[in-house]
Amino acid sequence: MARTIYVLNGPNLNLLGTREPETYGHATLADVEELCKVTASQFGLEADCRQSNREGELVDFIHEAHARKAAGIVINAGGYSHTSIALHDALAAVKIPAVEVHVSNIYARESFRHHSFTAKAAFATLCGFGIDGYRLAINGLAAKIGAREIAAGAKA
Ligand code: CA2
Repeated sequence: MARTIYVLNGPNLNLLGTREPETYGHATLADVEELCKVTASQFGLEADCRQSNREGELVDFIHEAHARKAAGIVINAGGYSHTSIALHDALAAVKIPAVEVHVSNIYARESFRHHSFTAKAAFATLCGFGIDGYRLAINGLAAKIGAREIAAGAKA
């Protein structure tokens, strides 16, 4: 069974923990990536974490996930969630089970954040849980792909 999941973060998420803590909290992108790696390891999975401020590079990451036969994708495409048909099309094309995450509750914010193109290509969406949404997304993704939690001490 494929064991790698891609965790993709889009534009400005490299700023996590440095600005707007009232909206995005105090945790940094490094904290998010560590949380994802630890959570993935609990299911015998490896989280390959990428961030880009460029739409095309995010498309390339999705293609790479397909080429490397990744088991799943967790994606927070940031502002591109609300604008990018290209990211929607890439996710739809590769048919890798994907979960969309947003740190903030996009439905409690401006109306232009209420629609997500990437959500339409994901099997689930989480928002408003802060960075814990990434942990919850990996738990849900693991269940979807049949990766079982492994006992402490037995992790790779
Ligand atoms: O809530 C989320 O995770 C978002 O995807 C974050 C995006 C926003 O455009 C989406 O509507 C919701 C923006 C990411 C900006 O990240 C920053 C983090 C810290 C400081 C400033 C921006």
